[in-house]
Amino acid sequence: MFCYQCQEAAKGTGCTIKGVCGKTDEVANIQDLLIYVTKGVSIFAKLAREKGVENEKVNHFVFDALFVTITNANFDYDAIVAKVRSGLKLREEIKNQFLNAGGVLPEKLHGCATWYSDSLEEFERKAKVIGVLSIENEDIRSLKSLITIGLKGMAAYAEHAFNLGYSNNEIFAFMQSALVATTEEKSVDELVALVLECGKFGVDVMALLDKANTESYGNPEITEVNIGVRNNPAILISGHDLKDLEELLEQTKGTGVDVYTHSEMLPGHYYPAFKKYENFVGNYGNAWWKQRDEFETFNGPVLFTTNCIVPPLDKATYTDRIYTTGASGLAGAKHIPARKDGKAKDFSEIIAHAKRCKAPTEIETGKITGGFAHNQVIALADKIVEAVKSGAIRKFFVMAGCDGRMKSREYYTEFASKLPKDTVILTAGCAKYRYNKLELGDINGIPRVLDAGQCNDSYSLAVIALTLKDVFKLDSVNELPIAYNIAWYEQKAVIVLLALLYLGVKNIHLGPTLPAFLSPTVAKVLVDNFGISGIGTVDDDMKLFLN
Ligand code: FSO
Ligand code: SF4
Repeated sequence: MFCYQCQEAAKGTGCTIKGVCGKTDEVANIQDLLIYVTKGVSIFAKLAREKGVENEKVNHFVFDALFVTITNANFDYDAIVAKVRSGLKLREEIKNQFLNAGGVLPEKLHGCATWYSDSLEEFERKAKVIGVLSIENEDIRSLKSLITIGLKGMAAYAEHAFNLGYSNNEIFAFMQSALVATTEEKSVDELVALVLECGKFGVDVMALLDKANTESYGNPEITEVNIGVRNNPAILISGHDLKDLEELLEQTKGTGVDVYTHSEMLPGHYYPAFKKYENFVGNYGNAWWKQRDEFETFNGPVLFTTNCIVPPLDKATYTDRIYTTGASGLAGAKHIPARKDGKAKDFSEIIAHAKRCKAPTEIETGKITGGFAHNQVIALADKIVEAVKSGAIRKFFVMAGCDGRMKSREYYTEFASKLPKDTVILTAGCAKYRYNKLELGDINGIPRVLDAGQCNDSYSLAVIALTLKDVFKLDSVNELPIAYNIAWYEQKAVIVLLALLYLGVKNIHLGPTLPAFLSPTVAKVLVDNFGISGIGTVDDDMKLFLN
């Protein structure tokens, strides 16, 4: 195996024996094969589209396959093998549709469009020779990886929007043609242009998901979320999928089973539509990487709707309480099947399981406040503008992104606590857990940590910045008193980053380390054109940001 798609890539270069995330060599290789086959499907999908053929099954397969290979989403070898097989079948289907529409096959087709096998042995052999390292030139490999990784993030957001009935064929067409481009000979300049185009579609997909979420569940509003527990059996829901949350709440209503959110599902509490559920009790615990402790004490079943899963240790007592659904998977865990014929997913088994369990053990008490997505912040715009004009707010710090287990991430807690009292943190994503329980106070009633929601709600932060730019009549977002100190972990953060670059945001600091998949040349392109940099010490960075 060779994988360098996330911030925890071994030795800062890549995982080669086993993933730091827990991904085995076999799972890593079969994921590579799934991406390879998905590229083959995309080649025919692109050709077919040129003949006017749009195949919904193909669109769905492509974003789902990309999502499945995101860090910490799916560790289930058999499930991924099954996806490889269905991809090969679908490739044949879309190829025939292309031919039936009068298409003529190109003389030369990439191997991913022609390779076929039915045997697991051949799957495993092939998987070993088509991975990232099969591209020899370091810069081309870096750029093609950056594109594929950005597409994975885009795919995750496309899938959440799709689950709510929102989709956009232009986004699907871009995803597929960008995958095709990674199979073709391209120059560095062409690939850099494609990276930026990825950012444009990153903005589009996050706008689509924002529309899907807010039209389905209302605009997030200021909300105090309980972090303590009640004395009922309960289910813990993790990941990012709001449709799953809705169906779980609907099915647990009146059953005596409570529902708590974990990690990135916390912002579910901010939506008006979910406030009516009396059994939607609060948020339990912290960011994803603390799950090995927090799932033990939760005592009830845990439902993963997406990443981030940490495979349980042998000695864990909660292994049989894990359920997965959607793109997530874990060998041995029960997988709740997809919706069929317009019917909701069936969560009855997990609800019955919860009834056999003890109530959660209390690990914290109190409340945290969030719900500062664009609509809510813009409603407070007058107050914010006044605070900026009067000097009560000197600067905003966008500290969105991800959390992770590396010790170096203590930087973000220290940074947040050392920020002067006339500054405000704008956050989204699980990065917030590094400072959302610190007592940072408020400025004239405006909390010093404004949480917009999940990582995809970083879109809200961009909308807020663009609105403030107009209010202050500035030419560019970079003239605003906003600094960007972003933490990344996995591929969704990469598409958020590319989206910000597309929107013209400069001088983003990215930590705790820069991506292993950036070659020195590609890193230099990002530094020279966008002023991207890493992080230093808290004190040095503080001086830099405040001057
Ligand atoms: Fe975090 Fe995981 Fe949301 Fe990511 S829970 S790390 S960028 O999946 O998607 O922020
Ligand atoms: Fe390593 Fe990250 Fe890849 Fe997992 S996803 S194998 S931790 S680089």
